[in-house]
Amino acid sequence: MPSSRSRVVRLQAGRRINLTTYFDRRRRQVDRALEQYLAGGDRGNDLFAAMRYALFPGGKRLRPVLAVAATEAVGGTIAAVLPFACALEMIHAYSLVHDDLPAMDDDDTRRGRSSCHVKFGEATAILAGDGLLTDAFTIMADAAARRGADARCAAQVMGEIARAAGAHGMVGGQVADMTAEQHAVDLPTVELIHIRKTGALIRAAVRSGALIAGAGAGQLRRLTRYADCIGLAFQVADDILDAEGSAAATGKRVGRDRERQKATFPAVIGLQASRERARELRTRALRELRDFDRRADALREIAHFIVSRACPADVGKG
Ligand code: GRG
Repeated sequence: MPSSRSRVVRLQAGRRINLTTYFDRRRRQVDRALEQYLAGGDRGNDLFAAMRYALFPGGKRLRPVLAVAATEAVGGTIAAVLPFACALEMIHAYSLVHDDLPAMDDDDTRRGRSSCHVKFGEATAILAGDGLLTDAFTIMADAAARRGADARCAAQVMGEIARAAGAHGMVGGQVADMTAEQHAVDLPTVELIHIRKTGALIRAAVRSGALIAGAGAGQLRRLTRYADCIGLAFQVADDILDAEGSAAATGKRVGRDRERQKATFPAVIGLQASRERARELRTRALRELRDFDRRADALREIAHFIVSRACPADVGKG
């Protein structure tokens, strides 16, 4: 979660709050909506327990908060974007459950506790991931059906999210990542893997928020470039935290990337150059927001937050 800092986010009503407060409020809104979407599952059934376990108490909720912040940046309402924000988090949660499976990264810890398959068994974890992914699309389709004249925009957003999650996005990136294990890879290859594996869903989150709020073509282009920069910066930061051994920040057993000889930024360009790359990406992300007013402050702060996790000494710079 973002740490308490003096920098402020200006909400639509003009009130100023810091990023931690902003994140907490938006997280609570997302959590309440997720609770509603998951209500009604068979409580006596492990499937729903495993789906809930994957979603609650949850991690940073970065993707849904990004979708909401992008909507706010172009003057949209939170209520309209919430179903899509929740769907993004459910897809993210599914990806983590499947990523932790023995057939993939074989991680027994996630968010500081047992991974879903350790707690519920492999078959239930696989099905819980399937359930989260599929139900995410039910939520978006229902929201689209309720949007009347705006249904076309909702369908476009659903398509964006599907493409970002699928074989041309996150799933394809995961395959490329697994294929690259134990092979020497160059920087463009590492970037390409991460743009798909991690960046695609982050890009979809920002674009979804912007599209639902009716962003103009120029705004959408700038927000897309912002998203691409922070998506890559997020992965660079995650690689640095794993390499440096910050279990508190990642909630996972650290050093796993090195053990598995993963294609990471520190492995290819070293820690110092990775930090420089993260800072440079933050600068580029902030430049893309130049023409936005104070309603884009949350997006600005999220760019700072992502990089400062791995470069704590330069909090507030950039
Ligand atoms: C299994 C289809 C499939 C895809 C998996 C996203 C992914 C692809 C794997 C996750 C592996 C990983 C640890 C990637 C590093 C960056 C990342 C996505 C970290 C986890 O996301 P956070 O930090 O997690 O937003 P929280 O816990 O905060 O929700």
